Amino acid sequence: MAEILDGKQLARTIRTELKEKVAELKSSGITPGLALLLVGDNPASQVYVRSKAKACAEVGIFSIVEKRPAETTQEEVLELIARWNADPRIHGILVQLPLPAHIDEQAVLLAIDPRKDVDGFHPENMGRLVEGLPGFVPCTPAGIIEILRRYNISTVGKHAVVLGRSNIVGKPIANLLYQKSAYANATVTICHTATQDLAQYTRSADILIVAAGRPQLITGDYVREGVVVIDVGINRIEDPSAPKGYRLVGDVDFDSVAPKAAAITPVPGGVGPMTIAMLLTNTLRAATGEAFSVRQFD
Ligand code: L34
Repeated sequence: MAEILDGKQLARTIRTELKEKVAELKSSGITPGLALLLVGDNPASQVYVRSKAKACAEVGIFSIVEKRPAETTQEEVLELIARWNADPRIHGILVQLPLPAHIDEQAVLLAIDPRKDVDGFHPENMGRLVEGLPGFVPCTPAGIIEILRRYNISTVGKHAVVLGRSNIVGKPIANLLYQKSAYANATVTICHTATQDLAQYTRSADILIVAAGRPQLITGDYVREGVVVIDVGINRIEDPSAPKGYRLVGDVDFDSVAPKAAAITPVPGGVGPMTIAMLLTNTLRAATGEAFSVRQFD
């Protein structure tokens, strides 16, 4: 049976470490500040933004949460961002995605000052990541690298297969994994919805990163013995017997994959909590100014 990669516990450890570093920075006169914007009433987004603000409070990061109705105009969103870009108390800016359909997501992300872009979604930070320059690494991919690093799972020379090509997970994790660094240096294959014979690729993976957004897509048949599986999927499945009326499942069918895997992240309690821990890490990096001078994984 696989080793469980406990993201919830690891995130707790990271918050404890951050608490000390934040206190140190505060004693030098800088309080890290994060501004969060939530537009609309997506129930999952509400949960995530609440968790992010709570995590900030726990480690001593100052945070502002602005909630706006779904009808908010793009102009209003851009005005808020412009205000935060100019506010010296705010080191990090996060616009929770998805945005309502009438708002141009790319225009919003482009408006965020790259030096405050703790999500790492601005093209400048994406470009820095691809070129191997210091910058902000998106939180979910950073959380995945941190899990592998802290569990001493080397990716050097291994075959990493990434399922999914989104801007927030697939593209950045694939680009991190091939970088020449002790915490990457893998051979990377990216699979997506047009991939033919998906199982041929997933079965040759040493490390399998699944960010497909399809509940329980990957079953035991898709993997080989000894694979390390990172399940990025968070899907709400209706379940009348569950207290909230739904339960969370990943993109991986845990019950059939875990017996074959060497290690696997659970859902919940895997990548999700690490995403938030890395947001805190990025906010601290923004406040110290090291984000653009020190590479995150070296
Ligand atoms: N701008 N938008 C922006 N930045 C992000 O980094 C995100 N993401 C994704 C959605 N939109 C975003 C998140 O924050 C996904 N995501 C996220 C954050 C936290 C958790 C899951 C996804 C999380 O805490 N998951 C818990 C379960 C939470 C629950 O009960 O629903 C877990 O244990 O997996």
